[in-house]
Amino acid sequence: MKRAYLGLGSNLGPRQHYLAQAIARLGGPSLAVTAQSSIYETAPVGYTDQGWFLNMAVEIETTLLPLQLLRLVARIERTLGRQRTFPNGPRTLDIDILLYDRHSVRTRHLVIPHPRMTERRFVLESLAEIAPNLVHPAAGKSIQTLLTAVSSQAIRRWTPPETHWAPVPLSTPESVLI
Ligand code: GSY
Repeated sequence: MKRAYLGLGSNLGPRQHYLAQAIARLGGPSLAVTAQSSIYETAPVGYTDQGWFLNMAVEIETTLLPLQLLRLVARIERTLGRQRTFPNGPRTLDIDILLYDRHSVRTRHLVIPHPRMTERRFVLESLAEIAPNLVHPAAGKSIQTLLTAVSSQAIRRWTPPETHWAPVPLSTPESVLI
């Protein structure tokens, strides 16, 4: 059984729905979600002329090997109707494998640790919430320490919009209820 960390993001359509659906689909015989961060609303990094993202991180325990895990997350992205507009542009759902145990993987389709995770506050902030003392195997620093170097990127904790309750007409006359 290996412990791994995933970063989830969405900035197109019903963003929270995509994150929730992704987490629901991550369970199974070969994989369990063991921790999940809050959701953060984050300014786009890279191509900046696009909407803010919802981002979060999850910890998983899995018997899948890295490339099997990549296939699984790609399948979840496809099942949820992944739309990508153009490179670094808006997307309905993105699932990045950030860390896989202390392993280093370098193939054409997969690089672990994720090569840009140490520069991205939207990754480090959510990861620090669930694994602050985890040491990045290549940087040799904890996630909490790495986070202090990227604090200028805009980010805020996201809370779901308030539900507005409308009075529901009673089918039973109120006098009967007393
Ligand atoms: O791989 C992540 C996709 N992505 C994001 C993201 O998830 N959040 C923010 N804030 N900016 C991003 N730029 C890219 S590309």
